[in-house]
Amino acid sequence: MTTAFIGLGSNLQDPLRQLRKALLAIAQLPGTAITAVSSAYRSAAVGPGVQPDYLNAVLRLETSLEPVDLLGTLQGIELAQGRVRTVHWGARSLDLDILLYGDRQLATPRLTIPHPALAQRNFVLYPLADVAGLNWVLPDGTDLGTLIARCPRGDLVKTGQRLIQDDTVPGDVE
Ligand code: A4P
Ligand code: MG
Repeated sequence: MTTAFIGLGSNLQDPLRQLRKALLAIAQLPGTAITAVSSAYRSAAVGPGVQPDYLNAVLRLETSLEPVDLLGTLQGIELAQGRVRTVHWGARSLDLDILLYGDRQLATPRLTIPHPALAQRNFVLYPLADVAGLNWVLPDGTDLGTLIARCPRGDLVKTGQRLIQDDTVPGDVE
């Protein structure tokens, strides 16, 4: 089993419902258990044109799926939830990114791990810290606390909405 972190984002079609539905689908993946769920965070969209605000969160998993298989199943969940790929960085009902997969580093046309934009994005780093902790060390030796110190919180706000209604999975401690 490998510890992996998945970034969830949505800015269309009831984002909170999209994230909750995605969590339930990920919980059903073979060889995979969700071990922690971040808070939900709202922020203005980074990308072209005028778009609704995003809701983002991060899940911590233990999984025996290899990275490409994990990506394939996550893309299946995106499609099942009505994701239509049109504009790069355009609005979407659901975006699932593999942020980290153990200490694996990958750079293939289909998959880059760690996620290439991770270090620049407050809406990834802050929820990731909820479930990984500030002392988590990335494959290049940088710890999460260092990345967060370089990435201002900006307009990112914790919404207080919970992605899971029961307490079977540890969430962020407020
Ligand atoms: N791909 C490569 N590496 C990965 C990885 N680690 N995880 C490939 C997931 N996919 C990965 O992604 C395009 C291709 O990236 C995939 O087919 C996969 O093979 P996509 O999700 O189809 O395209 P995209 O989302 O338009 O592009 P990209 O670069 O993935 O966008 P991001 O980085 O996902 O950013 N603003 C706020 N506030 N919050 C957000 O969540 N998200 C985006 C999208 C823009 N602005 C945002 C947010
Ligand atoms: Mg993506």
